[in-house]
Amino acid sequence: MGPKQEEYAFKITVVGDGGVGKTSLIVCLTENRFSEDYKMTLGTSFAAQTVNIDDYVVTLQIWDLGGQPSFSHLRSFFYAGSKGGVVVFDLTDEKSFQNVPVWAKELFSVCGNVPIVIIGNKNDLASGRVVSRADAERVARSLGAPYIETSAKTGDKVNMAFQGISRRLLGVEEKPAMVAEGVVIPELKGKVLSFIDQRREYLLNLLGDLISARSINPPGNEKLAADVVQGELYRIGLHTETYEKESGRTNVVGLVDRGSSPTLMIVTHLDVVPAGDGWIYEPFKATPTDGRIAGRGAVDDKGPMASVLLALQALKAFNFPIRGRLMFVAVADEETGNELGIKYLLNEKGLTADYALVAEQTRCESIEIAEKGRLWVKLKSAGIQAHGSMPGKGVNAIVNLSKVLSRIEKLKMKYSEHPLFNAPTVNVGTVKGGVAVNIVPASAEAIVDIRFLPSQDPKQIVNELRELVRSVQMENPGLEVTIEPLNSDPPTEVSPEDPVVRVLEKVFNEVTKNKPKLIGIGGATVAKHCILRGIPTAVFGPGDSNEAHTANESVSVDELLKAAKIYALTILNLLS
Ligand code: G3D
Ligand code: MG
Repeated sequence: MGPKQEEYAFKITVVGDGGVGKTSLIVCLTENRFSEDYKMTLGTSFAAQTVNIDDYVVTLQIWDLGGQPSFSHLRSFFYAGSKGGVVVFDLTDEKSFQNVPVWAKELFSVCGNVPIVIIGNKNDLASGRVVSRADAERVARSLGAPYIETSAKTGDKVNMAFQGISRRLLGVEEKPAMVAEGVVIPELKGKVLSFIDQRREYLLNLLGDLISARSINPPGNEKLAADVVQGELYRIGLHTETYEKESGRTNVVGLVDRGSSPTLMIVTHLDVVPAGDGWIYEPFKATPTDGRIAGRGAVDDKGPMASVLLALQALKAFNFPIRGRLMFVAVADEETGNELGIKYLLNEKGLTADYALVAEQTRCESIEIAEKGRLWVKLKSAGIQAHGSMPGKGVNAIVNLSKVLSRIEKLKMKYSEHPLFNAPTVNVGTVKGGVAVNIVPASAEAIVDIRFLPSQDPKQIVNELRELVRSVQMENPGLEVTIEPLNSDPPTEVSPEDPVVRVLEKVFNEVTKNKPKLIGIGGATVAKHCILRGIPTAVFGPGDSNEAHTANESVSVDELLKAAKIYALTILNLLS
C-alpha cells in the first residue's frame, strides 16, 4: 500500500427503460437508502459518488438518463464523454429486457466501445420474475458485459455493480485470493469445485450459444463462434485478441497475465463439420435429451470449449489465483488442415507456451499423449485405351489398380510395437478413373491414407508399397502402377513424465477417484502441431470421439462439468 492514493474521476451513464429502477439504484448507491417517493426522472440529473478500489479513489459522476422517448433528441449530449455505462432492465418486465441491446448500442454509438455492466434489477420480486438468468447472461455475453442481478430496494449487489464498473474503468483487476507458493490451498479447491457444480445452467446456456453459431467448415465462418467466445472472455476479464489469416476465419486468444512464466495454453477449436444427414434434432440448436446435449459440435469441439470457459469462470470468481500466464486459444480451420488456425498462430504469430492442453474428446477417462504419423500416397495406374467392345485390345487401368488396392489393405509394414498404439493402418480413401462405359480406361488413380508408428519412416513405407506393386506385377504382366507420396505428418508424443501429463493425472485422480488411461490415437489433433513446435501437449476432454462428426452428436452434461473441474484444478496446479 502506497501512502498516497491515486484519484480518478469518470463520467458514467445509466440507461434503460423508464421505471426499471435507475434512479432508485443511484439513490441506493449514493444515499444508501431506497427512495419510495421517487419522481419519474425528467430528462437527466446526475449524482457523484466516491468508490474506493485498492489504492485508488474513483469519483463516479453518474448521469441518470430519463427513459422517456420525448427526450431522445438530447441523448447524444448526455452520453458525450461517458467512459462507461450501466444498462438496467427490470427482471419483472420483459420489454425492458428486450431493449437492453438497443440502449447499449445507443451508448456505444456515441461513446465507442466503453465498458458496460448489465443490471437485472428488482431481484427482490422473485415471484414476478419473467426474465431468466440464462437469457440475461446470453444477452450480456453478446455485449461483452458482466451481468449482475440487484435490488435497489434491499440494496442487494448494488455496490458490487458500481465497484465492477469502476474496476473496468481503471483497468484494475481484483487481487487474487488464497495463493500460497507452490500449493493449491484445499479450501480454494473445494470452492472452485462447488462453484462449477452450481453453474450447470450457465454451462448449458453457453454451449447453446456456441452450437447456434454456425461456424461450419467448409466454408468456415469461425467468426460467428469467435464472437460468442470473445464476449465470454471479455466478461471473464481476459485480455483478448483476434487473428485472421483470411477474413471471417477468426482465431481468438485470451490471456491472464500474472508474471512471465510458466505459460499454460489451453487450445480448443471453433469450426465444426457440416451437419450431414440423419439428424433427429435440429443440428444447430442445443437440444437437451436425457442428461445430454445434442447438436453439431456438442462433442467436437464446442462442448469441451464450454467446459474450459466454465473453468475460467470459476477461477475468475477467485480472481485467478495463479502465477505465470494462462492463455485460452480458440482456433479456426481445425477440421480442414489447420493452415488458418493453429499453424498460422504458431508459425506466423509467434504463439508459444511452456505447456499446452488440448480440450478435445477423450470421454473424460483417458489422456491422449501420442498421435500416429500420417502419410498420404497417390497410386497411378497406366493402361492402354481401347474400344469397350474389344477389351482384349487394351490394358484396363482400373482393373489393374483394383488388383493393387485389394492387396494394399493387407500390406504388412515393418514396425516395432508401441505401448500406446495399435498397429499401423491403411485406408483407400478415394479412387478416380474411367472416361466412358464403352472405353477401356487408360488411367486411374487412388489416394491412400496411412497412419504409421514412431518406428516407421515414410520413405520406408513408400518402398514397401513399391515392393507390393512389384509382386502384383509378377502375377499380372502389363500392370503399371506408380507410387507418389503426397504429404505427411510425423508421429508425435509427449512424455508421461511431463508436468502437464503428471498434473492432469493427479487432478483426474482427485476429481474422479480413478486413474486415467494414457493413450495414443491414429488421428491427429492440434496437439501434433504444438508438439512439433516443442510445446509438451496433452489432450483431454469430455465427449466420445466416436460421436464426433456423426448425426445426433451429443455429450453428457455431467461429463462437461467433470471436465471443467479437471481443467480448473489443472490450471491451478500447473500455475501455482
Ligand atoms: P427509473 O429511474 O428507471 O425510471 P425508478 O426507475 O428508480 O424511478 O423506479 C421505478 C419504480 O420501481 C419505483 O416504484 C421504484 O420504487 C421501483 N423499484 C426500483 N428498484 C426496485 C427494486 O429493486 N425492487 C422493487 N421491488 N422495486 C423497485 P413506484 O411504485 O414508485 O413506481
Ligand atoms: Mg428515474
